[in-house]
Amino acid sequence: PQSRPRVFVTRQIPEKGLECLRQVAKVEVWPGDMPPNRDELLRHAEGCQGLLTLLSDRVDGELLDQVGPQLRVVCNYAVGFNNIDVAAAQQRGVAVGNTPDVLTDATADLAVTLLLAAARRLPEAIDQVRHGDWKTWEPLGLIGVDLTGKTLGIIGMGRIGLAVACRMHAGWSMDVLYTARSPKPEANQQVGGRHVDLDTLLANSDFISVHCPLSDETRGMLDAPQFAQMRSHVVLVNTARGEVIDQPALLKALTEKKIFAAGLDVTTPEPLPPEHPLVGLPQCVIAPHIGSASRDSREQMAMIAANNIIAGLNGRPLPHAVS
Ligand code: 8YV
Repeated sequence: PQSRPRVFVTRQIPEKGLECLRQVAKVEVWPGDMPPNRDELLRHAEGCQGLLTLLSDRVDGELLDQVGPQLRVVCNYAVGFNNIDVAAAQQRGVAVGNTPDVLTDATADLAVTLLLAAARRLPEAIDQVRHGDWKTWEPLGLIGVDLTGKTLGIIGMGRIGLAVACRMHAGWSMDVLYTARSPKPEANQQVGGRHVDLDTLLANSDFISVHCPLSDETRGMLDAPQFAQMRSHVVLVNTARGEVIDQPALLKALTEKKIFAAGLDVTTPEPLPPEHPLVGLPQCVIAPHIGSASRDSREQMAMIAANNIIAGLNGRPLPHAVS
């Protein structure tokens, strides 16, 4: 009988996905709490037919060559795939998949959570209670910004951007401006969203939420000149990729009170060291990249990844191939 194909999974993922993979393949899961380093990744991936990766695993020509010509499919356990050189994979006949849709709601929920927490200064408020600094009811203490009827700017009106816009439009009657490569009729239909250029969005938004993929085009897209255009009460949220924002420029904008607050689920680098100046800023709420960290999302991501890998091993088109 034909031997089973080998699949290397670079981190423990929900068991359901692994069980599904084990039906058809010999599955090796990286056992460490920390991701494999480059050498470990190269060594363990060698000879496998399927590779299930995370964002922290760089999949490039060197890795693909080292793994070998028997490799059929790589699937990222994420919707984003900026860690994968898709062209290099395609040149070698390797299919590339991702896990979209099932994390849209969870990530949009987190973006809203960060927006609200930053707008209402929740981390500072919690710190006060924890540290015994809640002395009295303060008429002028911990004043945040209002949300209802304000303008939300969505940078990158894809699935997650639209889910955030829907939440803020339905719950807080926000007007929606957005950037995207082309106008999105569904954004206009569902939230009355207006497609504008970045400068118009920056100058007219009270809240700005980043949802574009990381690419050469979007890297450092929000830098000092862009912060200079923002309103001083702006709350900026990023659940996309840290590198879309020039972090020193963000730090300066926050420190000099050019903007009101920021809520970040993604940073440069990740993890962000605790001594990084952004971590100490009360008006900056930082989460450790947990956008998709809900039970259903993570389980469904595992199932989609497993089904992608199985399709790839069988030479079938992936149900969720990257576009
Ligand atoms: C992932 C993400 O969970 O999907 C993405 O693009 O950023 C997160 O949902 C994380 O990147 C783990 O790979």
